[in-house]
This record gives sequence, C-alpha cells and structure tokens, in this order.
Amino acid sequence: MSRLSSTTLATLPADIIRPAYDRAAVTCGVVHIGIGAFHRAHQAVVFDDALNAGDMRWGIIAASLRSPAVRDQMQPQDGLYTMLVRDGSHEQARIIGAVQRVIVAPEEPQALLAALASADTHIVTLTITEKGYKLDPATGALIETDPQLAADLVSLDSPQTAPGYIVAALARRRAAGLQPFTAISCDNLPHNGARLRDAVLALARRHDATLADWIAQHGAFPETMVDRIVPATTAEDIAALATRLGVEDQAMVKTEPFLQWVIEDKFCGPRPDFGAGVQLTAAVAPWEEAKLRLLNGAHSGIAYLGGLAGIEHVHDVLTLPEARHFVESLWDEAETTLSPPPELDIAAYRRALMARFDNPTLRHRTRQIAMDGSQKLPQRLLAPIAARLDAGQRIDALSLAVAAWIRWQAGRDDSGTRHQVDDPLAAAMAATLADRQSAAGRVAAMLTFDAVVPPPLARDERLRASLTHWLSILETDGAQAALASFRA
Ligand code: CS2
Repeated sequence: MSRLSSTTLATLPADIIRPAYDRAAVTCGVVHIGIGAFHRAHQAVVFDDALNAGDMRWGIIAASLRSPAVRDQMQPQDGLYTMLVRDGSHEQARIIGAVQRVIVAPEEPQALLAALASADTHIVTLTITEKGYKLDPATGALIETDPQLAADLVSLDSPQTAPGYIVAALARRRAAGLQPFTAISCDNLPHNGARLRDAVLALARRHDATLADWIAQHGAFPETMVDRIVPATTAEDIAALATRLGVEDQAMVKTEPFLQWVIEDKFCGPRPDFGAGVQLTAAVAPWEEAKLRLLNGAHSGIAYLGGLAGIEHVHDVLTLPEARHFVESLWDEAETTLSPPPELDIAAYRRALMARFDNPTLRHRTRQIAMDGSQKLPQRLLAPIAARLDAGQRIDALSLAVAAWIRWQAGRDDSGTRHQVDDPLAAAMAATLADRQSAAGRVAAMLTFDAVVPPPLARDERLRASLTHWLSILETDGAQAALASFRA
C-alpha cells in the first residue's frame, strides 16, 4: 500500500481534514527538539492552526536527539501525518502539515545547529522528558557525571544534549548579531521554563561567561503547562487508519479532543496569534501544579496499581468502583495542597478529568505511564505528600500510589508476570532493593534516593509508616485488595 505523502494527499476520502495552506509557501519559525507523539498531537497542532489561519511563519523543523525512528516514519511522508481525535463513539482525522523536516541530531548535528541559528527561527519548543534537562532535582546543579552532558562540558562542536544544542546555537546567533529565540519547555515538570533556563545558563557559563550573561539578558524561557493525553500508537491503529485513508500512515498519532497549553507571556521575539487551547498568562505555576498533582498524580497511581493488578488500560482500571474511589480520595488529598488560579474550578476540572480517563477509545496503556517513575513521582505525588504532612493531614491515597510504585520496581505484577522497569534509575533501585528482607526495609531503601525523595521528607516517620503499611498489603494481598480499602 502506498504511503501518505504530498502526492497521495489528494486521494484521501473527503471527510479527512487537510492543511488549508500551501505547504511550499511555509517558512520554519519553530524548531522542536524531541519529536515524539506528544509533540505531534500538541504543539505541532497549535502551529498548524496558525498556518491554517494564514500566518505562514510557523512551520516546524523537528529533531530527534537519538533515534532515527520518527524521521524514518515521517520523511517518506513529506512530514505529513494524521492526528486521529477519538472521543468514545466519534473519531475525526486531520492531516497536520506543519512539520517540514525531521533531523536526527546524531547524524546531522550541523543541520540542527543551522536550523536553531537561522534568522527565521523564533521559537524553540522541547519535549525531552524529565531526564533530558541534566539537572540534579535535589541540588538543581548540572549532572556532570552524565556522559552526554560531560561531553557537552568539554566541547559544543557536536552537542549531545538539548541544553548543549541551545547554548551552541545561541552562541552562533549572538555572533551573527541575531536575537535569541524563545525557548519553551513542554515537559511535565514544575517550573519547566526556569529549569531549562538554569540548565542552559549553567552550561553556557562553563564555556563563556559573556554568552551566559547575554542569554540571561536577552533570552526568554517561559513556563508552560501542557496537557493532552496521547497514548502510544499501536500497529492495529496504523492498520485501521490505512483502511480508512486508503494509504498507510506510519507517523499517525491518536489523542483526545482536549488540548490545553498555558504559556507564560514572556517571549523575546515573534509569536503566532495563538488560537484554540492556548492561554497566555503571567503566572503558570498554579496551573502547572494543579495539572501535575491532579491529572498526572492520578495517572501514576492508576498506572502502578492497575499495572500490578494486570490491567492494561487506564479506562479498564476505572471500571473498578474501588479504583474510582481511590482516585477521588487521591484528588481530595492533593486538592488541599493547591493554590488554583481563580479561573480554575477544581470540582469541574476533576469531573472533566474522570471523563477523559474514561474515554474507552484512547486505550491508554498503564505500562506507558509507569515509565520513568523516579522522574515523575517528585512533582506528582511526593510534593503534595510533603505539603499534607506539613499541615498535619492524612496521606492515605497519595502514599498508596507511592507504595505501588515501590512494588512495581520488583519487576513482577500480582500474578507473577514479569515486566521491564523502564526508568533511568531502574538498575540502581533494583540493586538497593535486592538484599532487603521486609517491606519496611524496602521502603527504607527507596527513601535513600535523594533525587527522588527530598531528605527531610524521607526522614518523616509518618511517611515511612504509611508506605510500609501499604507495601505490606500490596505484597501479601495485591493491588485490588489495597484498592478495596477505598470502597465507599
Ligand atoms: C502521563 C502523561 O505518561 C504519563 O506520565 O501522565 O503523559 C499525561 O498523559 C499527559 O501529561 C497529559 O497531559
């Protein structure tokens, strides 16, 4: 079967939405680092909206820092792909044309640097996951033992890390008399803009203090909150779409109707007149905190408990009444730790979240969310736990979610089926857990990871006791039994 491409675009069925603009007339004002499904279903759609609205500056040059997989999917398709929006019974297919080129950075580092340094580039967006910032979460300093960062500390001729590319490109811009670009982190991290800025400035300072000063003065690193559920595409999704389109699309993404992007209104150069789903604001932190602690916190709890119970998808977990009560209890706990923006009605937000999780056609796998827990738990579950303990409040549901994460590290679910623990600390965590004989010992072992659990919290006896209580139940009776305590 032939592939989706500029040539086959005209052959698609009439109900498929396609770019309303001339792709040949687009210039690329955006470079994206870390092209994965989330970028294709979120920021790329926002820039595609700008192109559809007639502002032709917002094409995207996207880069992968490691794998050629996305380039190999998209290049034969001239960068075109389908966004499939699924909402229960309804499904809408739209072809996104914003991505003009995909660069595999290790193969063509100079091409990525040239794109970043181009006068056309005004905005650089990043989805490099929590671990891509190369900052120690406990100290905020660069992780100098990271081999890629260590290489970038020596030379930025062919950078290895995202901060490395940004510093090298900003140096070229300064030398060429250009302004910096606005660099927008789109990862689920608290204060993601400040973190990106910290990493970039620290690395720049190690190479050239005057460059660091120039970036600090002229650059912009707005904070953002990004939200859209984008489950990984499966072979069945691709096959089903091929039947509908009449051509194959290996770069398709599937997602929900909801899209939200809250961006701090702090750009150092041009930006599009943003449309649906994007809010510019002075203060992103309250949005970010609510989203991380309610949506992502519940997601991680559902992922580990559902995963341990051998349940494949988020919506399947929520068919259990006790799982719904658990999620509501987790939200009751997390909610007291928030300072939501006045426009955010938390009760309505919770109802909408539950409906989004219930979407049966998304088929969001618990395994996908369980990935990289050591990087995700601090902002999703441990920060609200610390705030509740400070206020002398109970932490039952939040700590069950953390205990389930600890149990997940054993690499077996409740029926004994093995799973891969996909986490940068997997080997270190497995080694620490190996010689622990009791639930209390395993809890103590996990609390030694300073980068995950801040030491003052790790010393809190109430947390230790609660985690040990839940881990014992999980180990002897399983996740469904633990969840049963939340039955109304
Ligand atoms: C999920 C997120 O995989 C995960 O960790 O919690 O990707 C989540 O789907 C998005 O943040 C939703 O905006």
